[in-house]
Amino acid sequence: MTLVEINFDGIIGPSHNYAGLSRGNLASSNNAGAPSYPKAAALQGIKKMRANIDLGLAQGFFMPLDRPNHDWLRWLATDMQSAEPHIRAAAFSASSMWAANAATVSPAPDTADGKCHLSAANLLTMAHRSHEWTGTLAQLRLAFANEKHFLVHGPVPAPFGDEGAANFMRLCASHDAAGIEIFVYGRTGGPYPARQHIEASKAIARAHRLDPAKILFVQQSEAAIAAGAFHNDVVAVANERVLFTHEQAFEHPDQTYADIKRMMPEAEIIIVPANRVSLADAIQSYLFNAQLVTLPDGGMALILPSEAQDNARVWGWLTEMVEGNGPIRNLVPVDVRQSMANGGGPACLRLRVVADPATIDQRFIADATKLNTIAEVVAAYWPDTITPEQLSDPDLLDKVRLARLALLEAADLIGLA
Ligand code: SUG
Repeated sequence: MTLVEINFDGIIGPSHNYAGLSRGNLASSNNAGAPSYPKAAALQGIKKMRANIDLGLAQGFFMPLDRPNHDWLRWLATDMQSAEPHIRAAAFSASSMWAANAATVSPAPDTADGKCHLSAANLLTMAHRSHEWTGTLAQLRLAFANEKHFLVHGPVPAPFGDEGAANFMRLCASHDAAGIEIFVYGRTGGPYPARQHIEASKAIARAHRLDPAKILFVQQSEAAIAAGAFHNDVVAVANERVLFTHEQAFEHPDQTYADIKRMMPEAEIIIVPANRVSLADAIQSYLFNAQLVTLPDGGMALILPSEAQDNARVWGWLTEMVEGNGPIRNLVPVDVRQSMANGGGPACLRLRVVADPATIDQRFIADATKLNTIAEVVAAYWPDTITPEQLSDPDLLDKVRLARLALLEAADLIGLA
């Protein structure tokens, strides 16, 4: 059995639009009402997956969810034609593209029963995300149906908000070795809501049968949430023994670093100082919402949004870092601007699962041929553009439904319809 890190990207759905639904997510608020480009968005995501395969990384994908979510609308005693605009937009959101928020994943080496545990996130702080978990759970149960290797859990109950892997980090000597798992929760965030509740994190740690001596519960800094870092993965990212973090990511940074070093002396903590990169620059450029990956030659690369390259202070700091003698040696900018305009960078678009790819339903594993097929379906069926006024247009709803069905057919996943 070879355990490797597989990145499962959420394919950007045909209903991708900018409705300004996520309070505290500055990009979402700033772009509210702008026209979106679903076809271009999905093709950007596919290009990122292709590039990662070319780097030698294992890649998977998840299908977009059925939107609008008619079940949810029925539960609210309404439908797309008569719903108020904010409910209509919430039902129609393509937010499941940000697969980092789909679940929390504890790989087999970390758990008492030697299985990889996955818990679907409830995402209940935001209305448009709170109804994702049913579709997500169905998909996780299919992709990770092999009960010898995986245990898929439902979401933790209300009122404890859980944002999945966006507020979770794992440090380990190598992906296939036992590691420490770090759960990052929020208490307050100035004008903005904290989305991850500590009780949700604790429940997941118990359900995943983690060793209490190898887990940490760390408070996200109030300043970071107030500055627009609504998820920890906007200010910190970990891979193997490396933690790459902004100086102001955690409420109690010194204690956090000391705890990590005590539990894992070989951990390397790279701290980006606020006097070089402010929280505002970090959030505008999303340099931490990078995929920090180990390449086949053993070196690490940061796959980051091209916005990071456009910011001179950020790019200056990153360039100095890779020229130094540290573990991160490569910077790989990628264009995911359509997703970025809703506050989702390269790391938001993927869920990391450490597992043997052979134990996963192969329909969810990507290769160049499958990505070509997916790109053809997207090119043929995805709307070119959507403006918020169109959300009640029956023609658009039909187009979006048929587009997803065409993709499910092409991926042999029509059972998810
Ligand atoms: O939950 N944006 C997402 C972005 C999620 C980013 N994920 C991670 N950081 N892991 C969110 O705020 C915007 C949708 C809208 O406004 O239409 C949105 O939901």
